[in-house]
Amino acid sequence: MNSTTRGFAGRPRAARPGLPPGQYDAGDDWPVLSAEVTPDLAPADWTFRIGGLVTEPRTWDWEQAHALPASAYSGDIHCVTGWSKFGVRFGGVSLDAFLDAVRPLPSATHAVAYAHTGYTTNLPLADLTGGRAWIVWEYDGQPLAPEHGGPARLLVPHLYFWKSAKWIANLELLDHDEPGFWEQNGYHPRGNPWQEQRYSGD
Ligand SMILES: Nc1nc2c(c(=O)[nH]1)N[C@H]1C(S)=C(S)[C@@H](COP(=O)(O)O)O[C@H]1N2
Ligand SMILES: [Mo]
Repeated sequence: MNSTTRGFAGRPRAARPGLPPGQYDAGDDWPVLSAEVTPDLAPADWTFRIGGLVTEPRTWDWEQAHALPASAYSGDIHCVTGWSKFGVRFGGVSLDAFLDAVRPLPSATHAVAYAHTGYTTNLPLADLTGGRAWIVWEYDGQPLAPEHGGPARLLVPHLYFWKSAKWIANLELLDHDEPGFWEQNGYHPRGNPWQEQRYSGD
Protein backbone atom coordinates (compact mmCIF):
# COMPACT_ATOMS: atom_id res chain seq x y z
CA MET A 1 0.00 0.00 0.00
CA ASN A 2 1.19 3.51 -0.83
CA SER A 3 2.83 4.83 2.31
CA THR A 4 1.50 8.37 1.66
CA THR A 5 -2.13 7.25 1.81
CA ARG A 6 -3.55 8.85 4.87
CA GLY A 7 -5.94 7.01 7.10
CA PHE A 8 -4.48 3.59 6.41
CA ALA A 9 -1.17 4.09 8.13
CA GLY A 10 -2.19 2.36 11.30
CA ARG A 11 -5.00 1.00 13.31
CA PRO A 12 -7.49 3.52 14.70
CA ARG A 13 -6.00 5.12 17.76
CA ALA A 14 -7.46 3.58 20.87
CA ALA A 15 -9.26 6.12 23.02
CA ARG A 16 -7.07 7.14 25.89
CA PRO A 17 -8.25 5.72 29.20
CA GLY A 18 -9.98 8.48 31.10
CA LEU A 19 -11.25 10.15 27.94
CA PRO A 20 -15.06 10.50 28.01
CA PRO A 21 -16.99 9.51 24.85
CA GLY A 22 -16.61 11.89 21.92
CA GLN A 23 -13.71 13.83 23.48
CA TYR A 24 -10.12 14.30 22.27
CA ASP A 25 -6.94 14.96 24.19
CA ALA A 26 -5.92 18.63 23.83
CA GLY A 27 -2.40 17.86 25.02
CA ASP A 28 -0.59 20.97 26.21
CA ASP A 29 -3.18 23.36 24.76
CA TRP A 30 -5.57 25.10 27.06
CA PRO A 31 -8.17 26.83 24.87
CA VAL A 32 -9.83 29.97 26.23
CA LEU A 33 -13.62 29.93 25.94
CA SER A 34 -15.34 33.08 27.14
CA ALA A 35 -18.69 34.57 26.23
CA GLU A 36 -17.56 37.86 27.80
CA VAL A 37 -14.57 40.14 27.57
CA THR A 38 -12.04 39.21 30.29
CA PRO A 39 -12.86 41.56 33.18
CA ASP A 40 -10.31 43.75 34.88
CA LEU A 41 -10.84 42.22 38.31
CA ALA A 42 -8.14 42.62 40.96
CA PRO A 43 -7.98 40.22 43.90
CA ALA A 44 -8.78 43.19 46.18
CA ASP A 45 -12.05 43.69 44.28
CA TRP A 46 -13.00 40.02 44.17
CA THR A 47 -15.71 38.74 46.52
CA PHE A 48 -17.58 35.46 46.72
CA ARG A 49 -21.04 35.19 48.21
CA ILE A 50 -23.37 32.30 48.94
CA GLY A 51 -27.02 33.23 49.39
CA GLY A 52 -30.50 31.94 48.74
CA LEU A 53 -31.70 28.91 50.70
CA VAL A 54 -29.04 28.99 53.41
CA THR A 55 -29.17 29.55 57.15
CA GLU A 56 -26.57 32.29 57.13
CA PRO A 57 -25.76 34.05 53.83
CA ARG A 58 -22.18 35.15 53.71
CA THR A 59 -19.67 37.06 51.60
CA TRP A 60 -15.93 36.35 51.62
CA ASP A 61 -13.28 38.71 50.36
CA TRP A 62 -9.93 37.53 48.96
CA GLU A 63 -8.23 37.38 52.36
CA GLN A 64 -11.14 35.69 54.14
CA ALA A 65 -11.42 33.06 51.41
CA HIS A 66 -7.69 32.35 51.67
CA ALA A 67 -8.04 31.80 55.42
CA LEU A 68 -10.06 28.65 54.72
CA PRO A 69 -8.19 25.31 54.47
CA ALA A 70 -6.32 24.97 51.18
CA SER A 71 -7.46 22.21 48.86
CA ALA A 72 -6.14 21.12 45.47
CA TYR A 73 -7.49 19.30 42.44
CA SER A 74 -5.25 17.17 40.25
CA GLY A 75 -7.01 15.48 37.38
CA ASP A 76 -8.74 16.08 34.10
CA ILE A 77 -11.16 18.63 32.63
CA HIS A 78 -13.59 18.16 29.74
CA CYS A 79 -15.05 20.89 27.53
CA VAL A 80 -18.31 20.23 25.69
CA THR A 81 -16.71 21.49 22.43
CA GLY A 82 -14.64 18.29 22.49
CA TRP A 83 -11.32 18.92 24.15
CA SER A 84 -10.22 17.27 27.35
CA LYS A 85 -7.11 18.17 29.26
CA PHE A 86 -5.31 15.60 31.37
CA GLY A 87 -3.43 16.08 34.60
CA VAL A 88 -4.23 19.70 35.40
CA ARG A 89 -3.49 21.07 38.85
CA PHE A 90 -5.66 23.71 40.48
CA GLY A 91 -5.33 25.15 43.96
CA GLY A 92 -7.92 26.90 46.10
CA VAL A 93 -10.52 25.92 48.67
CA SER A 94 -13.10 23.14 48.58
CA LEU A 95 -16.62 24.45 48.10
CA ASP A 96 -17.59 22.28 51.08
CA ALA A 97 -15.72 24.70 53.34
CA PHE A 98 -17.81 27.63 52.08
CA LEU A 99 -21.08 25.67 52.19
CA ASP A 100 -20.41 24.44 55.73
CA ALA A 101 -20.24 28.08 56.83
CA VAL A 102 -23.61 29.09 55.33
CA ARG A 103 -25.43 25.85 56.16
CA PRO A 104 -27.77 25.11 53.25
CA LEU A 105 -31.42 24.66 54.20
CA PRO A 106 -32.90 21.16 53.66
CA SER A 107 -35.02 22.62 50.85
CA ALA A 108 -31.94 23.61 48.80
CA THR A 109 -31.54 21.24 45.85
CA HIS A 110 -29.89 23.32 43.13
CA ALA A 111 -27.63 26.29 42.67
CA VAL A 112 -27.01 28.98 40.11
CA ALA A 113 -23.43 30.18 39.88
CA TYR A 114 -22.98 33.84 38.86
CA ALA A 115 -19.79 35.34 37.49
CA HIS A 116 -18.75 38.93 38.19
CA THR A 117 -19.38 39.44 34.44
CA GLY A 118 -22.97 38.16 34.50
CA TYR A 119 -22.37 34.65 33.10
CA THR A 120 -24.55 32.08 34.85
CA THR A 121 -24.66 28.30 35.06
CA ASN A 122 -26.89 25.97 37.06
CA LEU A 123 -25.91 22.87 38.99
CA PRO A 124 -27.52 20.30 41.28
CA LEU A 125 -26.31 21.07 44.82
CA ALA A 126 -25.17 17.44 45.11
CA ASP A 127 -22.56 18.13 42.40
CA LEU A 128 -21.09 20.94 44.50
CA THR A 129 -20.59 18.92 47.69
CA GLY A 130 -18.58 15.88 48.73
CA GLY A 131 -15.16 17.21 47.72
CA ARG A 132 -16.01 17.52 44.03
CA ALA A 133 -16.11 21.31 43.60
CA TRP A 134 -13.69 24.10 44.39
CA ILE A 135 -13.13 27.82 44.27
CA VAL A 136 -9.66 27.97 42.69
CA TRP A 137 -7.10 30.76 42.26
CA GLU A 138 -4.00 28.79 41.31
CA TYR A 139 -3.08 26.79 38.24
CA ASP A 140 0.13 24.77 38.26
CA GLY A 141 1.18 26.62 41.41
CA GLN A 142 0.80 30.05 39.76
CA PRO A 143 -1.98 32.63 40.09
CA LEU A 144 -4.86 31.71 37.79
CA ALA A 145 -4.58 33.78 34.59
CA PRO A 146 -7.33 36.38 34.03
CA GLU A 147 -8.48 34.79 30.74
CA HIS A 148 -8.93 31.48 32.58
CA GLY A 149 -11.08 33.06 35.27
CA GLY A 150 -8.57 34.70 37.59
CA PRO A 151 -8.52 35.93 40.24
CA ALA A 152 -10.85 33.00 41.06
CA ARG A 153 -13.21 30.60 39.31
CA LEU A 154 -15.52 27.77 40.19
CA LEU A 155 -14.13 24.32 39.37
CA VAL A 156 -16.46 21.34 38.98
CA PRO A 157 -14.23 18.99 37.00
CA HIS A 158 -16.52 15.96 36.94
CA LEU A 159 -19.00 17.93 34.79
CA TYR A 160 -18.40 19.61 31.41
CA PHE A 161 -16.21 22.64 31.90
CA TRP A 162 -18.94 25.21 31.07
CA LYS A 163 -20.20 24.57 34.63
CA SER A 164 -16.91 25.93 36.00
CA ALA A 165 -17.83 29.62 35.98
CA LYS A 166 -14.86 31.94 35.57
CA TRP A 167 -14.62 35.12 37.70
CA ILE A 168 -17.00 33.50 40.17
CA ALA A 169 -19.04 36.00 42.20
CA ASN A 170 -21.78 34.08 43.94
CA LEU A 171 -23.83 30.97 44.35
CA GLU A 172 -27.56 31.20 44.85
CA LEU A 173 -29.14 28.11 46.40
CA LEU A 174 -32.63 27.25 45.15
CA ASP A 175 -35.31 24.59 45.66
CA HIS A 176 -35.58 24.04 41.89
CA ASP A 177 -33.38 23.95 38.82
CA GLU A 178 -33.04 27.21 36.89
CA PRO A 179 -31.17 27.15 33.56
CA GLY A 180 -28.09 29.34 33.22
CA PHE A 181 -26.55 30.99 30.14
CA TRP A 182 -25.67 27.94 28.05
CA GLU A 183 -28.48 25.85 29.50
CA GLN A 184 -31.02 28.42 28.22
CA ASN A 185 -29.37 27.98 24.83
CA GLY A 186 -29.94 24.24 24.56
CA TYR A 187 -27.20 22.76 26.71
CA HIS A 188 -27.88 20.02 29.21
CA PRO A 189 -28.98 20.96 32.75
CA ARG A 190 -26.34 18.67 34.32
CA GLY A 191 -23.58 18.06 31.77
CA ASN A 192 -22.03 14.77 32.84
CA PRO A 193 -19.29 14.05 30.25
CA TRP A 194 -19.34 10.30 30.96
CA GLN A 195 -22.99 10.18 29.90
CA GLU A 196 -22.36 12.66 27.07
CA GLN A 197 -24.97 15.06 28.43
CA ARG A 198 -24.11 17.80 25.96
CA TYR A 199 -27.53 19.08 24.92
CA SER A 200 -30.89 19.11 26.66
CA GLY A 201 -32.46 15.75 25.95
CA ASP A 202 -29.14 13.88 25.77
N1 LIG B 1 -17.70 33.55 33.23
C1 LIG B 1 -17.57 32.56 32.32
N2 LIG B 1 -17.24 31.34 32.74
C2 LIG B 1 -17.10 30.34 31.85
C3 LIG B 1 -17.32 30.56 30.48
C4 LIG B 1 -17.67 31.86 30.06
O1 LIG B 1 -17.90 32.13 28.88
N3 LIG B 1 -17.78 32.84 31.01
N4 LIG B 1 -17.19 29.52 29.57
C5 LIG B 1 -17.30 28.17 30.10
C6 LIG B 1 -16.83 27.19 29.15
S1 LIG B 1 -17.85 26.79 27.87
C7 LIG B 1 -15.66 26.54 29.32
S2 LIG B 1 -15.20 25.25 28.32
C8 LIG B 1 -14.70 26.99 30.33
C9 LIG B 1 -13.47 27.47 29.63
O2 LIG B 1 -12.51 27.81 30.56
P1 LIG B 1 -11.09 28.23 30.02
O3 LIG B 1 -11.31 29.44 29.13
O4 LIG B 1 -10.26 28.51 31.21
O5 LIG B 1 -10.59 27.06 29.22
O6 LIG B 1 -15.16 28.04 31.15
C10 LIG B 1 -16.54 28.02 31.42
N5 LIG B 1 -16.78 29.12 32.31
MO1 LIG C 1 -16.89 24.75 27.00
